[in-house]
Amino acid sequence: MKISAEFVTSAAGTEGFPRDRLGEVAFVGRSNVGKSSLINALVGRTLARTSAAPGKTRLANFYRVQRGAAPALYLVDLPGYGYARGGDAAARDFNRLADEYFARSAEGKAIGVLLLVDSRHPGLDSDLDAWSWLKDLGCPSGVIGTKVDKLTRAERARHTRALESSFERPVPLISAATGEGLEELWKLIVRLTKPTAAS
Ligand SMILES: Nc1nc2c(ncn2[C@@H]2O[C@H](COP(=O)(O)OP(=O)(O)O)[C@@H](O)[C@H]2O)c(=O)[nH]1
Ligand SMILES: [Mg+2]
Repeated sequence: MKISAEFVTSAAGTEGFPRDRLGEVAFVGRSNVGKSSLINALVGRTLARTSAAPGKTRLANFYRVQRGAAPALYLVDLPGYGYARGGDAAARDFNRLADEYFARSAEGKAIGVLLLVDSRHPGLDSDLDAWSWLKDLGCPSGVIGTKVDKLTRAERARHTRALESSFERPVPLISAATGEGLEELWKLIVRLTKPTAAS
């Protein structure tokens, strides 16, 4: 399927967010969980900067993507939330940016959110905290497990059960490295940006 994708802007807060009416899907997760790699894998080229060292970006990066005949949308790479949502300066920056970002949802902007969790580490407190915060936002939302290529067959089954019981919904496992699960993920992304999508 033909995909066009381009980097549009980096924003530190309200003044910097794009002002058009495109739907958006925000990628949320701990530093290093694989947000930027996943955006690159979804669009089939290197747009987002990835890093083995966690925690570099404090900006929201907007990528405009159009796939096949579907409407254009933004994939938004939010900063990693580190190991706690609250406390140090990086966490405060994240909280402010996230609050300003998601405030647009209450103002009628179609924003879906994908929580990325490392499929090797189901049920981390910081991920569960993030999930309860995201659910309260009321945006259409989904949870996915990253880096499934690193799991054994036995771990896949066991970690899937653990993730689904923690997050109380299906948690598809994906890999930016092998492409596993990306076709399904595109379907989820399209659902999350439909104005009437159920969360
Ligand atoms: N094996 C494997 N490594 C991955 C995958 N996705 C990301 N990584 C690695 O994990 C590290 C962090 O990835 P990055 O996308 O920068 O994470 P971000 O901080 O959440 O944006 C990098 O070293 C990536 O190469 C994956 O699906 N499989
Ligand atoms: Mg990143």
